[in-house]
Parts: sequence; structure tokens; C-alpha cells
Amino acid sequence: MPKLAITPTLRYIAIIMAVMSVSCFSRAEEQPPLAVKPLPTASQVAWQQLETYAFIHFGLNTFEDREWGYGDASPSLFSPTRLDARQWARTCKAAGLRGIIITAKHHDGFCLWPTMYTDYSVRNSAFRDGKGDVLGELAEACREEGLKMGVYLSPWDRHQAFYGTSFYMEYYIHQLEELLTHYGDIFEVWLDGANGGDGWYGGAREKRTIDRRTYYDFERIHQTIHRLQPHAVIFSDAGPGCRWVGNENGYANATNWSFLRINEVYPGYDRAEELQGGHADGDTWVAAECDVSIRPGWFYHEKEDSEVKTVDHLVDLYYRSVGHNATLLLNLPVDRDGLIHPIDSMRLIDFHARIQRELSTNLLRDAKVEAKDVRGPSFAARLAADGQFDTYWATPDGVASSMLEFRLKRRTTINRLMLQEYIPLGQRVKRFVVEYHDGKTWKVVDCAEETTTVGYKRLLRFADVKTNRIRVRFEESRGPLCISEVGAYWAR
Ligand code: FUL
Repeated sequence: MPKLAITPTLRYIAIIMAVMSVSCFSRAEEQPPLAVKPLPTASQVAWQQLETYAFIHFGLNTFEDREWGYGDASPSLFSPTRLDARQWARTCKAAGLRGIIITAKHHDGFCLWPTMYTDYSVRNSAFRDGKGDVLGELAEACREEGLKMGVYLSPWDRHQAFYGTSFYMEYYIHQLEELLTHYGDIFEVWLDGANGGDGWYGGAREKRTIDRRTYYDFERIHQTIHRLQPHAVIFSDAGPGCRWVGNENGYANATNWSFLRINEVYPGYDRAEELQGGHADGDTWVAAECDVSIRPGWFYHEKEDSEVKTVDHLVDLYYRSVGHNATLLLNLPVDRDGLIHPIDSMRLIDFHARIQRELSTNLLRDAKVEAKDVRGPSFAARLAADGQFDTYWATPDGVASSMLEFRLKRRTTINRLMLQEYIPLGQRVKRFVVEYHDGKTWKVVDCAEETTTVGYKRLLRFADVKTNRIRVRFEESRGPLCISEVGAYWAR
């Protein structure tokens, strides 16, 4: 028999067959579990990892001492004399906030950047003799401090005469294009849901009602954003990037799904309370963002100097936003000088220091970790406490309830627990129980709220327990478990 010559083609076929046999016949325990839809995009995951970022409401309203300008105030009123975007950025950085979303245009229509499309802007104000650009200064400051920047461009505009006509859409898109091309990377575009009503409208001074489902060409708005800033996450009541949490108090429900039945929700959604927990059977990934102001109002009012939220209040909101599988968008009203008020910055810094202190040392990092079920060596139990989001403990196919136990070297006091799912493969956990061993038996930790969903992050607060064994029984899940991280802490 003639010997078979090993030609380059044959070698290539042999390599392909070898690769195929590894991937086709490799065992399930070496492969990650199949994703369970709906899934987030990579940008949505990166967005949620920001966890906390700032909102800045600033504009003519600040100088009118109003929350909703009518659209008739003279632009010359806008006159911050000490404006310093670096002070904003440094304050946010020191408070652990990872980005700043600014009201480029609020409902009164006044623009904080020298737009080409209206004279109702900083161009006709006293600020920097009409040569200033608040967005430009903020973009520079964010770059310097390594913060992300986002923009709020109110769809409702109480100034423009053509608000309510189809021409307004052209105006809006052109302004959006300016914002998305002049200021570097934009991480989030904020489309608020307040829509139509009375206003100045070029002197008409009337009430204009629009159909909030059809008036704005949202498809065109989304396409424009995706085209110019492909990684930006779009906020509205209905997403598509992230959703309003249904209240302006800064919290999400303990049970919080990152899903919506997307065809039911629209900007200005009238069943807002549903947004606090999402739709368990939703078909689209739209995680929640909790927007709240550090003061009662969104804009600065001197009379609210004594009403800045306390550190205790802010800490509570952190646990009920970031700790309830959402992000925290914390508003800082810039004052008439153009600065974040010292009371607000002190409160912010103290808030951050307290969170850092409460959650600084993960007491499970050197614990022995055991799981009832393990998918395979690449998904070992210890990966749930290795400090890496991208490695995770997973259970075999078909195993949707299991248990993870941590044995500590010594009896330790614990009063906080943190859980994270590996969300690139979907949000899965539906119900779990936390237990500790008191030396004789297992006891349930009373978390004072329902222990249901986990998602990107779940934080639980409870009274001190002293133990050297703590476990989480995952009772129900939408597929095999994929647990990225678990942390236990002692907050004093
Ligand atoms: C709402 C607005 O009406 C408020 O003025 C504020 O900007 C808040 C964040 O969004 O829709």
C-alpha cells in the first residue's frame, strides 16, 4: 500500500478535526452554562458596574429659583461667576461617583452649550461674556478626573415656538448630534418622561398636549445615539438601555428583575410602580436606575441648604439601589456661584467613607468554600469568593437549586452579605435563604426583606451574627446557578 503523503491540506484537515472533536465532545462541565435570555449587552454590563454616578441639574432655573422654568426667562439671568467644573468632578471622584450626567437642556429649553440651533443658550448669557460652554468645561474636567460623562436633553421644550410640530423633531435631533459629537465619549443619554403642558412656546403662552407615545420619533433618536455613541446607554421609562425605577426617591424593590415586557412600556408609563421591580417574565434586558436628589429639589434653592439628606439616609438609599440590583444616580444641584455647595460635598464624602468602611473587608476571602453541586473545575465554588467578577461558581445543567457554604477560620461577627450573579449569562436567581451555624444548628439570618432576586448585586443588612459557618441556599433559579461573588462584612 502506498504511504499517505502528509500534504499541507491533509495537515490542515487533521487540525480542524482535532479542534472539532475537542469542542463537540468536550464535556458539559467544561463549558459555561447556556445563557438564559434576556441578556444584557456588554455596554449594559459595563454601565451597571459603574454602580453610582452623579446627576447635575443646573441652568436658568438655578437663577430663577424654580424647578420647572416656563421658558420665558431671559438668558442673561444665567450668570455663575465662579463656575468650576473641576470642583464638581473632584467632588464626585472623592465620593466614589464614576460619572456625571448633566442637564444640557431642561424643560425650559435653555441650553448650557453654545448650540447652533437656538439663541436660547449660554451664548446670550453673562457667563464668560457669552463665550462659555458648560458642557465643554465639564467634558474636560471629567477627562482629567477619569469620570464618564452623560447628557440630559429634555424632549419637552417650553421655550420653542415650534414645540408640538413635526419640525421640533429636526431641532431635537440636530441638538443631539451636537452633544454626541463635540464632547468625547458619552456613557448615558437621559430622556426624561415629563411631556407637554403649559409653556411660553415663543410667546404663545398656552398649553400644548402631545401624544407621548407617538410625538417623539424615538426610533430616530435611538438610531442617532447608536450611530454616534455606540456604547451609550439610553435611559427612559422604557429604556432601551436602562429604565427609570418608577420613583424619584432613590430605591428599587428588593425583588428586582432587570427585564421588561418591552412592548408594554413607553415613556411616561402610567403603571410606574411596576418599574420598581421590573417584569419577572420580561423579554428585554432593561436594568433599573434610581435617580434621587441629595436635596428635596433637583435644582439649587438656598432655602434647602438645611434639607440636604443625612449620611444615614444616603447610606440607606445605597443599599436599596445598588444593593437591589440597580444603579444610583445621585443629583447634586450646582448653586448660583456655579459650584457644588459645601454642605452637599461634605455629606457626599461622608456617605462614601461610610460605605467604604461598612463594605471594605470581605471576611470570606480566606474562607473555605464548598458547594453542593459544581459544574466542573473551571466553575469551582472558591471562584465565588476570589474577588473577580468574571469568574464564577456554576452548577451542572439541570441543577437550579443548590447550596454554597463558607467556613471561616474563626468565629467572626457578620452583619452584611453581598451576592452577585454573572449577569452576562442572564439573571437567574429567584429565591434564596441565608443561614449561619451557631455552634449547634443552622439558623436563618433575618434579612428584614425578601430574599428573592440577586442580579448584578444584592446587599443584605442584618443584626450581628457570630459564626464560623455561613451558607446560602439557592432555592429557585431560571437555570443553572452562576454566582460571581459573595462577600460578608462587619459594619460597625
Ligand atoms: C423629571 C423632571 O421633570 C424633573 O425636573 C427632573 O429633571 C427629573 C430628574 O426628571 O422628569
